Amino acid sequence: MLKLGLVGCGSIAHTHVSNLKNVLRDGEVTAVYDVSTDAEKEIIDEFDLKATIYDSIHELVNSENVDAIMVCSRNDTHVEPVLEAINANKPVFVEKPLATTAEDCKKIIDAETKVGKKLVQVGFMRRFDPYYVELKDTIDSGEIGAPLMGYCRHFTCTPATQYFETPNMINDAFIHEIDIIHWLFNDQYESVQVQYGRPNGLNKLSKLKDPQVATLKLKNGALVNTYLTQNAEYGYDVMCQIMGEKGIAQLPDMPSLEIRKDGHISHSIDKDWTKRFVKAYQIELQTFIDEVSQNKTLTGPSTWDGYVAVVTADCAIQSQKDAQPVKISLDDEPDLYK
Ligand code: ISE
Repeated sequence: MLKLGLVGCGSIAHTHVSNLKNVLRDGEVTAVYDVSTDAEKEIIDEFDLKATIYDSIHELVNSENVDAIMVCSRNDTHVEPVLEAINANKPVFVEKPLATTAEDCKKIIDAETKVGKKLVQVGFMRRFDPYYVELKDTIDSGEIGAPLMGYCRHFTCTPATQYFETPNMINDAFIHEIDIIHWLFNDQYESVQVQYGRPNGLNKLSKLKDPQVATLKLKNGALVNTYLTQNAEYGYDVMCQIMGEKGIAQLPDMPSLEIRKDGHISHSIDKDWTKRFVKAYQIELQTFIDEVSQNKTLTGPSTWDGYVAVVTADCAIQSQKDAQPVKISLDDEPDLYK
């Protein structure tokens, strides 16, 4: 049984711990840390965890009671526990984003390359979603020919928080497409551009410009547009369509019962974003647990992928200011991640 130390006991931690308790095998939470004592107690009580509460991240990470770390704390607090884990030579699963600045990502790259072993998996769970995996396998098999263009939709009905502002459309939502598109296209980004559609009169958030269109250009010339809104009244809607030289491959609509009534054929669509990727969350954590337990090299999204996402998101946020394309420059990729 892999002993997991949990840093951060908020809502995404509840999702992961519920999976650990009810669905996954070979992993259990034995240690918790949160800045709020109430949050620590709440998660222990809710899931009846046999876990010790630690007073600091350092103590939790270095405890003999902990084999690997899960970081589910606020986005801007990831870097400390991830660096602590690397320094202790312990594997760490960290929720997305890896960090909030490129500088912090580079600190993590430096620490990990010094150890010379991949110790970090970033929580870009879409890479484990069975439909995205099928899309990737289809593109890689050559069935639709070389991928040329793409169209994605990332629509939510309610923003993650009431404080959602224009840049959050990128660093909270679009960051998933940033991660998934270079993975699907097997290429690197050249530039990113963000433009706005006609403002939605029903948008209640004064600091959010909505809707937005983000265009990713890859080095080989491929172009991918993503339509983004936090005001999709009708439901949570994630779509990805790739056009290749020979055909199109796209994610299916999520299955739901067909109703025929009053002259209509209809299917329902979930409004809650936490439901669409349930399987993906489970598979990503099970993969981490299995690879760590069996002493295998981690294969999930790496520190490098986390860095690419943060740099690209920063460039997209820069483009939000004047709607011009922004060129994306990355450091050289260390051999560890190739
Ligand atoms: C949320 O934080 C997520 O990670 C979801 O996957 C995403 O679809 C949603 O837009 C974000 O707010």
